[in-house]
Amino acid sequence: MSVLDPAARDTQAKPALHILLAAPRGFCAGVDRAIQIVEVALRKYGAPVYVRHEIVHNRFVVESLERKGAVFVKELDQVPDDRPVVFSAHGVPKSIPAEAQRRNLLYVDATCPLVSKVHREAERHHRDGRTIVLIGHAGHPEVVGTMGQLPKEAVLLVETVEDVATLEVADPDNLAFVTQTTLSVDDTVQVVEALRQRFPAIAGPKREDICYATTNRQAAVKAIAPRADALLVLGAPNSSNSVRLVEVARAHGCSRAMLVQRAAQIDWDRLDRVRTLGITAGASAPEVLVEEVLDALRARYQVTVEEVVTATEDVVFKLPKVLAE
Ligand code: 2E7
Ligand code: F3S
Repeated sequence: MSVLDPAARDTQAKPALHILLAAPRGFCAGVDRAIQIVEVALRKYGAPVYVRHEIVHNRFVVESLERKGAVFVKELDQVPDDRPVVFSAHGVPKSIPAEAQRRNLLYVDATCPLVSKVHREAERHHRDGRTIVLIGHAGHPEVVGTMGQLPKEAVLLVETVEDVATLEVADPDNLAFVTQTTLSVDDTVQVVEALRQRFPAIAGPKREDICYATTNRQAAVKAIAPRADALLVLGAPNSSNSVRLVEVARAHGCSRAMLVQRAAQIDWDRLDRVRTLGITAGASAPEVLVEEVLDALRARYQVTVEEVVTATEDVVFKLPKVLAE
């Protein structure tokens, strides 16, 4: 091959970059279902279909649905009486469907079935006379939704091991815990251990309520982080499960772990001298955004891709009956 060959010149100019692509990554079954619910509702009822809160925490997904006629609002009072409304995958307090019913709104609940399961567990413990300790992040919509399944005084929120130490409970023998589904598996083990130590009679799941998708994405990051000089997590800053992936990468030997929403956001200076780059995507980040990042990397580097598969997933959730087409 001549040195004037453009392909050869191109190869010489670009530094080599080995990519470790985590699998599983990206969309989970709950996100797939939630997005489908909005799409099917748009076909069935026509536009506009209102959606309370981002259906999942991803601007690209939200903007794609907006182009098809979805209108995203913060609160139910922004929904006109004569249009359908979808509740986001993160779940809603009981007061929201109650208000929708009072107004005779047509509503479709896109709460992930694994979140609904936690809601039912919390209700069951409450019926059995227990106070609920919810492990989760204050203010996150899933936490607001889970707390809103029960009267205010029935649920206590803890975020950390330190919170467990200062927790004030009326009856230590009548407690149960439930958790947010997108927490760090390792951090949550510590909090549950602290709870069980302080309140030996506490009821709860065998481990926690972290979902299969969160668990699998964190395990995949643990497998690639020690081998990676840097790691990109495709995801939004308000995406709990995505932010957890950055923390997991940092805790497992990759200090240069970064959250990016799109290829355009990549800070190329921070990839200086990186030879092995890990890539993953949060449960709300579509695969096209991973492709976009790979294309941007191929434009700058001579890229080789190694997919590191730590689990396979075949979970699919059915759509709600009201949307049967
Ligand atoms: C619903 C639930 O939209 P996300 O980024 O949400 P999180 O909770 O991680 O901020 O990801 C999908 C999703 C995850 N959990 C949706 Cl309860
Ligand atoms: Fe559900 Fe877990 Fe996805 S709770 S929405 S399957 S990240």
